[in-house]
Amino acid sequence: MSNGQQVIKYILIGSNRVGKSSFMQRFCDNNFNLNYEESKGVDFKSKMYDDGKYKLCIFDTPGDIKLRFASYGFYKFAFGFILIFDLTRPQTLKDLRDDFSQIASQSSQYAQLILVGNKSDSEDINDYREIQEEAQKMANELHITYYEISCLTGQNVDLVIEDLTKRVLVQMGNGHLGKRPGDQVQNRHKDENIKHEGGCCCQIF
Ligand SMILES: Nc1nc2c(ncn2[C@@H]2O[C@H](COP(=O)(O)OP(=O)(O)O)[C@@H](O)[C@H]2O)c(=O)[nH]1
Ligand SMILES: [Mg+2]
Repeated sequence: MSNGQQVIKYILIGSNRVGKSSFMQRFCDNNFNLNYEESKGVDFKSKMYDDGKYKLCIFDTPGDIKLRFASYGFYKFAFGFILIFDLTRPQTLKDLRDDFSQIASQSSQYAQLILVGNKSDSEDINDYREIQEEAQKMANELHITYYEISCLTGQNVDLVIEDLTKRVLVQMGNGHLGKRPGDQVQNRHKDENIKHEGGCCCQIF
């Protein structure tokens, strides 16, 4: 039951083992599990925000490319996308490029995106300076914000949601998101040069 509060839906996107399920668990339950369990379908957890005024629903999606289709139907209802990669696996950052185009065709032009490098706690993190620079470059190019987080320690996890939600609330205030279920998809491609307040990357899709 939503008890009348506005529901805000976020979708976690990223390859296998980058930490999507861990992000959901850390943010919603303040918990962390070192054991890996592959997500086969779409799952979600929620948490109240702003003294219960909003209910944030975080949707976890499968990383396996063959199972991704299960989550595409949810994209049009999303107010925001959290794009996660593993700071110690450069390929997982590259993989996110394909996800951008999928988001572009399936989501609202006003949905907000954020880029997140996970596992900043890793002992050999200094060996991965290049991927950190690459991620910042990609975020600049896409006009989105980039954060480095650790679901293990909890570092910056709340900050990611805080930043994303601030941007989403701006769009909601402008009447662009959260009007009616399904209203979000107003053809992202109608105006390809549209500039997004709050830093969405959609104009380059
Ligand atoms: N060291 C470290 N390990 C993490 C972190 N986040 C997730 N993991 C581990 O990485 C593996 C994959 O995480 P999971 O959340 O299941 O990834 P998903 O496939 O994207 O859902 C699990 O063994 C987690 O315990 C983190 O911030 N630091
Ligand atoms: Mg998972």
